[in-house]
Amino acid sequence: MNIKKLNFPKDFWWGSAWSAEQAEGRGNTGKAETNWERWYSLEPSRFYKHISSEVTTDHFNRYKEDVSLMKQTGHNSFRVSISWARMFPEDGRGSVNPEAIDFYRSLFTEMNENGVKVFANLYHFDMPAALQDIGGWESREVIDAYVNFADTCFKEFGDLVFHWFTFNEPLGPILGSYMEDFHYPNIMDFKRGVQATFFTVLAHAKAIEAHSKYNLGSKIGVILNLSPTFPRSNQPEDVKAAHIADLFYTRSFLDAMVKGEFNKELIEILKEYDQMPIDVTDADLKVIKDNTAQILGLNYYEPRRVKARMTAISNNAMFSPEWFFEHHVMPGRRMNEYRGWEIYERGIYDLCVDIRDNYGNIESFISENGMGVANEERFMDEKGQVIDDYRIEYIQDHLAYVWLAIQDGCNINGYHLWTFIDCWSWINSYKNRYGLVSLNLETKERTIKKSGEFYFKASQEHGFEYDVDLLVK
Ligand code: BGP
Repeated sequence: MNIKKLNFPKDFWWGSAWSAEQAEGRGNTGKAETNWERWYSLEPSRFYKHISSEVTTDHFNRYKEDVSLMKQTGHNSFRVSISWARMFPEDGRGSVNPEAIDFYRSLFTEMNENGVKVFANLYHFDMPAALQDIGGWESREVIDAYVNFADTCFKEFGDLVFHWFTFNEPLGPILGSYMEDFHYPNIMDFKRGVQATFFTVLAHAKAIEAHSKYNLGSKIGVILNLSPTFPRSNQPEDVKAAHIADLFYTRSFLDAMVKGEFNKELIEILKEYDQMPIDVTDADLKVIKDNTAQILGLNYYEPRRVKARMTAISNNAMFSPEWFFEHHVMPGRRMNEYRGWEIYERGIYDLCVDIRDNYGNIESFISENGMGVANEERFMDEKGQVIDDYRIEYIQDHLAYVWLAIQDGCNINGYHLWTFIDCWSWINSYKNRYGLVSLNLETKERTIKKSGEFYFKASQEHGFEYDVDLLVK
C-alpha cells in the first residue's frame, strides 16, 4: 500500500455530460419529431418498460435547480447537447425557433453565472425524423440542414459556449442503424453505412469551417467512443484480427476527423470487398482535410477484446467487420453485469497514450466514463440518499489512470462523468442509473448520491488520496 494524494491541475475540468434527448423532455417551445420519438411510436416494445423520451429528467422545466446541483456536486464544466429538433421545429430546417434560443441562452447564462463552463455538442443521436425520412446521414440535403443548424448555434450562443463539439460518438448511429439493429431506422446495410459515415465526416468538417467564420475564442472538436483493442494472444492470427477490428471501430472516425484523412489500410479492405462509398468528390475530401478537430473528447467505457475467427462466413450474410474477428470473452474479466460491459480502468491510460503518440497529442479530455447500475434504490439509506461506494471506486480507479497519463505527458485537461442526474438511456430507458444525483421517476425529485459528495470534494481539493501501488503500467 502506498497512499498518496493524486493532484490534478488547478484548471482541470471536473464535470459530467448528458444530451438533449436524454434529459430535457419535450418542454413547450415546440419541437420537431425526433427519430427516437418516431421509433417509439412504431415499436414501443423496443424500449425498456415502454418508457419514451417525452419527459425524461424534465431538465427543461428544472434547469435552474439543476445548475445549482451542478455547483453542489463540484462541476466547473458540463456538456449538454443542443436539440436540432427544438431549434428548427418544422422539420429540422425552415425558421429558427425563438423560444428555443431563449431556453438555451437562459440555461447557458445560468451555467456561466455559476462558474460552470458550457461544453456544447451539436449532435447526440437525435435526428429530426423528417430529415431521416429523406435519407438521414446518407443525404447531402441533411448535411446542408445540419450545417445551417450548427451555424445558427454559433451565431446565437457563441458568446456563452466554452467549447463546441460537432458529434457525440458518430460511430454509434452507424453501427446501430446499419449493422447491429439498435438505432432507428434499422437499415442493416454495411455499404450504405459507409456512405453515411463519409457524410458524417463531411458534416463535421463543414461545421468546423462554419465555426471559423465567427472568430470565437472557443475551440471546436468531436467526441468519439474509443476502446483500446487487445488481441486474445500474441499469435499472429489474433493480432491481425485485433488490428482489423481496430481499423473499423477506432481508426475510422479518429483518423478522418482528427487528421482529415481516411485510414489507408481500411480503404484497402473496403475496396477489396466492394464496400466503398459511391458519392465522394474531390471538393469533399479537401474540406475534410482542411477542417479537422481542434479538441478531442474521449468516451471510454470498456476495452475491446478480440480473437481470430473460429467459424466460416456465410455467403448470404451481410458484409460486416466481424468477418475478420470474433469478440473474445476473457476469462477472469471484471464485469458491470447490469450493462454487460467489462470494467478495465487501465484501458483509459492506453487510450490517452494512443492519442499522445499517434494524434499529435491533441488537446483532449475524458468526455464520458461511468457506471450504470440497476435498482439503485437498494442502496438508499433512511434519508433517501443512494450510497454508491461502487461508483466512487469506479471513478477513482479511472481517474487515477488519467492522472498517470497526465504525468506521462498526455494532454488531458478534464474528466466528465456519464452522467449528472440519472437520465434516459435510449432503449434501456431508466433501467441503469449513472448519475451523481438520483432521480425519483414519479416526483422528479433530485437527491445527491454519495458519489456526488465525493465528486464535490475531489473537485474542490483538485484530487483525492489513492493507493498508487494499484496502478500498473
Ligand atoms: C454513450 C452515450 C450516452 C450514454 C452512455 C451510456 O455511448 O454517448 O448517450 O447513453 O453511452 O450508455 P447507455 O445509456 O446505453 O447505458
